[in-house]
Amino acid sequence: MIGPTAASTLDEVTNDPYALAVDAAAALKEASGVASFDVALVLGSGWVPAADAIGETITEFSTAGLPGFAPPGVAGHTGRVRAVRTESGRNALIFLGRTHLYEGRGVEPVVHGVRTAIRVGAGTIVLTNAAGGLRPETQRVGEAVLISDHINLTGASPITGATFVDLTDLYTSRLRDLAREVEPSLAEGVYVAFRGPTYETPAEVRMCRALGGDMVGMSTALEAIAAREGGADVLGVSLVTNPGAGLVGEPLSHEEVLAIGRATAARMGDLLAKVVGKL
Ligand code: 8IG
Repeated sequence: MIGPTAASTLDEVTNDPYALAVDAAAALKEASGVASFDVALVLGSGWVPAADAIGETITEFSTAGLPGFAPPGVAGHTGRVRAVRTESGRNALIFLGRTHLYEGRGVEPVVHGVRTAIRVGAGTIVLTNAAGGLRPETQRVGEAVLISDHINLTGASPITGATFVDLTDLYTSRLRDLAREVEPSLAEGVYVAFRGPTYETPAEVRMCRALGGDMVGMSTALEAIAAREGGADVLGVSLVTNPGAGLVGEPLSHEEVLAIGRATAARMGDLLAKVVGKL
């Protein structure tokens, strides 16, 4: 039987899904010595080597000591967070890795970084990922593509209850325009999000192409939704590291993804630094 104490604890949790982010935000301010951030970046697979270009490190530490953060579960995702001062004088919070839905810890840990970032002041969230390319006719491996929209096939949402959040301009068009001012050659595409951890079957890849998808991956969509729910603007960028399964060539390995990240780090770091400089 659930007693009155247990029930009231459960009520507290379900009534305020952000309580943990408020706690984490307080701990993060304390640990970083930075009272407020302007922007947060989530660096996905292949993007971590780009971090150094974004600005001068103020502090870097493990998220393990912060309330609500899951330990890292994937190579290339460090479980560390860095407070940075950019050349343009902005305070940037950089997550050097993320939690994925396929790790099986549920949706909350997936969006906890974004919710925490918003509660330390970040009004802009930059979400990066490595992704499969669904348009090998026009996409090159190692190319960055701006996310214009997504199709969420994870079957999950970070929002519970009758909160009908509008996602019309989820990946803020103003931020995409700004990214193209920095790098006019950037293409845009629709990101299809799966739960993973398998890559798609060739039939699923054909389905994604038929649905209007341009990239496919296992992250970003839920974080973008949580960011928008929290009132932040979102910029999403995919690093295309492989053609989707069955389109051409061989199946990919995670090690290759990380290698492509290392090979493109200077270019991607330069892109992120310039975009953040224009915010
Ligand atoms: I890197 O082809 C990377 N991540 N779902 N499919 C999915 N995720 C990916 C892929 C891919 N490549």
